Amino acid sequence: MRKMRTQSAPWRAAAVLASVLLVGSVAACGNSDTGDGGTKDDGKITMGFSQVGAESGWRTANTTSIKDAATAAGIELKFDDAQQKQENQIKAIRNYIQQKVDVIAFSPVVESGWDTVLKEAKDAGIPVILTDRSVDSADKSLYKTFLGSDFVKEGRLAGEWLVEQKKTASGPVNIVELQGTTGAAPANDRKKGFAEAIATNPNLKVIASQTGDFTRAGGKQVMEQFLKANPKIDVLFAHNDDMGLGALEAITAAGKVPGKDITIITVDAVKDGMQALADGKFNFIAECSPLLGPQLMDLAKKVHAGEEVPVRIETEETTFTSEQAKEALPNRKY
Ligand code: GYE
Repeated sequence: MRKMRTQSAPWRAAAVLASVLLVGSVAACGNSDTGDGGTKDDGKITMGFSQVGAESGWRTANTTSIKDAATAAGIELKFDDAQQKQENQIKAIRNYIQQKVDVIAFSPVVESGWDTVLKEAKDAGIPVILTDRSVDSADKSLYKTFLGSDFVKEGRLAGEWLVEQKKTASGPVNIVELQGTTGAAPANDRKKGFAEAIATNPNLKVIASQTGDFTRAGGKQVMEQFLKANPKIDVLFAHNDDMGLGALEAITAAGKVPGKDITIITVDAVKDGMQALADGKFNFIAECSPLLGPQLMDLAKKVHAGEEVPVRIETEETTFTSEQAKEALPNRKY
């Protein structure tokens, strides 16, 4: 697993404050033998986990990490794949509440619309851990902690690299953007970070931006439309590797050379993306680590024991150029 770090002082202060405020609800999280199908208090922690779906290589690696880590930690995992639908996630969370699991963890497909179901979990005394993606709930007491990446930073790193590459460009640089799932935190935040970074050079312009739903098929289809509608595309920024990989097919079919005629920047750094980068088809990747399982299980144990946890735990990440991808590929686990 990659090294993780906890957040800086303000986060820790917030964590302390939150834990003081929440001490009552943490104490209520242990289960007893309910006699109605609920979990027995046999010392074993049961976690209900609602996963976004299976839309990308990142997601597959994330699911494997969570399942493996649960087994290693001796945590009983109830797992549900929501197929990228919020309604399925809400249903799964309600099921977990009914089953009286010890901890609920989930990766919210979109940011908004979670207050009601999170309140239901809180009222049932079941602690919730957000992993990978966050929610926009104003009431931070609805969940214990959020473990995941800084998506704004990933977008910014992608944008800053491009600014550096194009600093001598004398004319307009036309950028197209493949966004992740509409309303998802990584789509909103990567777009924001990238836009902020490229704003420093007025030559850099996003001429088209649409969702490809984080999938290869979506990336291919939307890139085809971009290519038809825009005779001059200099750069593609895809919010994940999979959409970038789908776009490669569209670019090649249009008679252009990916990585040369069109500079391609993506996020994630899964194996297939890193291979494309090493092959010179992609030009730059901002890493997003999916290996959240071990730390999630650790947090579940702590939260279940009523221990204090930081309200935000950020994943540590890096970036890759083609040369760096060549070096890193042989040891890449996912
Ligand atoms: O970048 C993408 C996946 O939420 C960070 O979801 C995750 C994103 C990841 O589908 O590939």
